[in-house]
Amino acid sequence: MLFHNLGKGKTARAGAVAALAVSIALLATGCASDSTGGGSTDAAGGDTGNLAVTFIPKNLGNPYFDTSDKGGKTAVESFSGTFQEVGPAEASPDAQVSYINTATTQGVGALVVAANDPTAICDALNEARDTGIKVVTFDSDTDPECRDLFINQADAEGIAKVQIDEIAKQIGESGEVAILSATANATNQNAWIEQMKTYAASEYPNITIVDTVYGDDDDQTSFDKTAALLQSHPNLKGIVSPTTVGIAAAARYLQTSEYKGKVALTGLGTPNQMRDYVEDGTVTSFALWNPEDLGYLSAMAAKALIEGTITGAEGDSFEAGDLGSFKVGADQTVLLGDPFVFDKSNIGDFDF
Ligand code: RAM
Repeated sequence: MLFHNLGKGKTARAGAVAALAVSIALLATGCASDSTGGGSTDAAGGDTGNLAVTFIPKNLGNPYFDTSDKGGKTAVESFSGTFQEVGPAEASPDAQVSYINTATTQGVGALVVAANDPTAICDALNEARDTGIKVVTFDSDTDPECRDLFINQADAEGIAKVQIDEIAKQIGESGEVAILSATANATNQNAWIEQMKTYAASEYPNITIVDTVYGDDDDQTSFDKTAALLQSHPNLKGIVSPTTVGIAAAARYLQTSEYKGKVALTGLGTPNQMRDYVEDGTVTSFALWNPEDLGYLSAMAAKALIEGTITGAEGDSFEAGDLGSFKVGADQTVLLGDPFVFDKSNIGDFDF
């Protein structure tokens, strides 16, 4: 399922599935007629025919979110909805609030949000939900009470394990390692870092995590923080950067520095941003999932919520077009799959 080809043939098939799903949803949920005449409403007052879906990434200009939102757009177009992507330039905790409020005023059917902070956008999201808008978080969650569903790229333990295993391999399972993260409040990175520390302590007793710094998912800040890390930890053997922005900036710094080949770097990156560094030996390996699939799945989940085929309860299942069928797990969470390791042998096979 991961790295599914989102190519030809999907639109027609997904369109037919969408039409069928609407009829089934109407039959199954016994939706009441909307007072405005056109559609119908669900128990929460949402318009089951309102397939306007707004994606709000952590920030704009991040190739990771360009790819995930492209997957979202493909899905929304496949079910003849209206796709919109809006968001802040900087990934600060409450920068998304004004975009959420605008979408609420516009009366969209669903918001699909990657949260910069677990609580800072909660009031705005709950105000949106009070008007009947469905809220799906993806990539980085809010507190569960602020959304209907979280689409998780992979579980936190697995994401932590793959990064620690890769750095351990590259530094001979011994020495000082630092973490270059995204923003200090990011729900996803913070969960992964906690797991990385626990896993490293139990599996690799000779590895010490000496520092965690934050590049704010900003290229220049991440570049500068890499330089500072190397200065302040002269014995550093490796850097783990669980952010696509951070790992690419750190690799660019290492590439032309005296540390190339001496300090290892791994983490989460996109193949297109990391290709040069893997090919010239600055980086041996890194991991990720397919962001396009993540966006696609999130949009399909939004559609299922809007149409009332699911409410987000554990055990609910829905069709996600070409990705197949998915089930809602504990904490209203849907899991995309497992992380995947990219290295010299396979990076040429990927283009995102
Ligand atoms: C950055 C963002 C995003 C994260 C990826 C791995 O693009 O921080 O939230 O999932 O890295």
